[in-house]
Amino acid sequence: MKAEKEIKENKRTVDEAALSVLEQDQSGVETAFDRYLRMQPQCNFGRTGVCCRICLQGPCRITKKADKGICGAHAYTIVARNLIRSITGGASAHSDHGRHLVYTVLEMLEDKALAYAIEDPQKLQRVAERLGINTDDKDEKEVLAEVAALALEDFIKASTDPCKWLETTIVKDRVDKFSECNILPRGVHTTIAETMAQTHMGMDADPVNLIFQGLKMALCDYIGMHIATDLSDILFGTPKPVTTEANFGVMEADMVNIALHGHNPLLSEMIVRVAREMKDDAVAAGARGIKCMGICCTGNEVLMRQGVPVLTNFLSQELPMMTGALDAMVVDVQCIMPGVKAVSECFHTRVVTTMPNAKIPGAHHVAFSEDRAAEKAKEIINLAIEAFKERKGLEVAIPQVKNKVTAGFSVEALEDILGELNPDQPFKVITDAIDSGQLRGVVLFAGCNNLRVLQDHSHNEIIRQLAKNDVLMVATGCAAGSAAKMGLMNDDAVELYAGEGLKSFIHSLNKANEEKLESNKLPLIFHMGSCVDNSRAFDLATALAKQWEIDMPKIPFVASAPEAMSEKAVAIGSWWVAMGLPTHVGVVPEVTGSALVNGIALQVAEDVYGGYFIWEEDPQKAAEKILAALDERTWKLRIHRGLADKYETELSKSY
Ligand code: NFS
Ligand code: SF4
Repeated sequence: MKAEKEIKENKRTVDEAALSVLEQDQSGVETAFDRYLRMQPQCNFGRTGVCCRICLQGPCRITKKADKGICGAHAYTIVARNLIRSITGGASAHSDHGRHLVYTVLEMLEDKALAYAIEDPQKLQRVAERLGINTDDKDEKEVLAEVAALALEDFIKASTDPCKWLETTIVKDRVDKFSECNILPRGVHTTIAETMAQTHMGMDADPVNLIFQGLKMALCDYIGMHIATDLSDILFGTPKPVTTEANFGVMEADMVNIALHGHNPLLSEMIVRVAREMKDDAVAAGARGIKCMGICCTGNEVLMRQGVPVLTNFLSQELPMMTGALDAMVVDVQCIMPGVKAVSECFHTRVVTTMPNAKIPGAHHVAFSEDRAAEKAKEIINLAIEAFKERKGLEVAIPQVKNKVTAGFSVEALEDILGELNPDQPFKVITDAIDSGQLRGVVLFAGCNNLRVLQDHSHNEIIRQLAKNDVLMVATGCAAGSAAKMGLMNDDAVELYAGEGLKSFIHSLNKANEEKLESNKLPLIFHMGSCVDNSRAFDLATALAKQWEIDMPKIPFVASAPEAMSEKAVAIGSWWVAMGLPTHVGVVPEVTGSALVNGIALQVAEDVYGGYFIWEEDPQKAAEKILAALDERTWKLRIHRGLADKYETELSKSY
């Protein structure tokens, strides 16, 4: 009974809309918020990473009585192995997404996936040039074919040359560093196979060797996501500033409400496009029209490019159905709680799965295929219209909570905006502001929600603290979703929360871009897209490093994942560190069972790569630690620059 009471009092979110649905629900519907409480207490062996199930003699758990596994594996081996398998899971997910796009491009080039086209030829040109492809006298399709061929090679190739999407997107010093440490991957798929083999029972027991392989795997995560971002931009356009709204209030009772949930824009872009064409069908069914809205990263994709409103982020994905107003939830891959199906059974919502590798028993399944994309999108939207007919006229309870969001900040869009102040060296606008002390540095907010902490609370707190302290902020994934829902991703938030330095910085950009931005005035925190678009955030970091002419470990750019949850987040954090940047994580990952492995993450990583992890669950302390990490770097940068000027030498490379 006590558990029941706790569940009723369950308030594990600070999102007003989510909270009101949880509080008003009388239906007894079970959500992740309830299941989390029922799951307590959770196993401490798992939580600290010392449980091994790699062979059938297991599970082996490290205790005082048994300080090694049956095979003799130490805690450090078990923890390191589990960690790097988790990185492999994340890298596999991102590269699966990237490869799906490559295959679609190949089909398109064979005139099969007819609904897709080259939407952004300039991006194609930029990517091709970066890859060293000679584009003279070639038509767009020929160039794209060469880009796709190189992308496929990055997955598996015969040569030992570095992967193109790594070598051509990062600073040379980093390539040299990875080469020195022998972690330049030979190919994404090759590395996945290598890592699974290396972590098989009776293979590598050396934690340092294992962790280095884990970092190599993490670099593959970066490659997979960068390919995904580039190809998505080519097919669907590079994002530009766009303004819309976020949170449950974006649902409208008299519209056919469709949530797009998952990750890959191949499906969601098509649904948004076809929904626009099918307005009359919705009107014939008695609705005012069709409203598409996003959950998780596919939501970020269509927000960035099409201005589709944000419905919610990861943790509250089940709740929109409980308003009675959601007609369909269309999902593709990743971060889809199987629980959505059970919730939908209590309402009229159609949950539609679409991909061969992400089905849910009992859900509607419409097998999506690229060569019949528009037709499939129509079939799915018809399911939503049917559902609308069932609930037409019935009462719905949509919390009237929504906030204005300005998103769409690709690196290209930022470059364009900064270019109004300095056309020759756009990124110098940021480096100058940091050098002069107007800004204290740059922070990327990334990652998920995680029930181990209060939903959106840490995001909210840390963002406000950093804003007050003049930190330029960008965001991706569900962290961006959080900022959007909470009203932190718009121009009003600049006036409310930014310190004087940040405020004047944003004002001067607004002023210089008055005509270009129109009503899209710059927000407090810049949305750079989905989780695969952490590639964009890193491209920004690289652009700053190039502007300063220094290697990554010297730039004041920190990442923060206050509510990391998925294996993908583990992979991203790991490459961010390998790239030389500090990374705050607000939920301690499963590594504390080995002081050695934990020490590598917190300390040794810095000695070798210049980046390191900061574990801190308390948002106030996290903000202080992030600021300290930025200050250390800006301080060093100023000292080094001063010395270089004084003695007329080059800027010191060491960190
Ligand atoms: Ni990223 Fe985006 Fe969200 Fe986390 Fe999941 S949707 S890919 S993994 S939960 S941020
Ligand atoms: Fe136990 Fe070793 Fe098997 Fe792991 S690999 S389950 S530690 S015997």
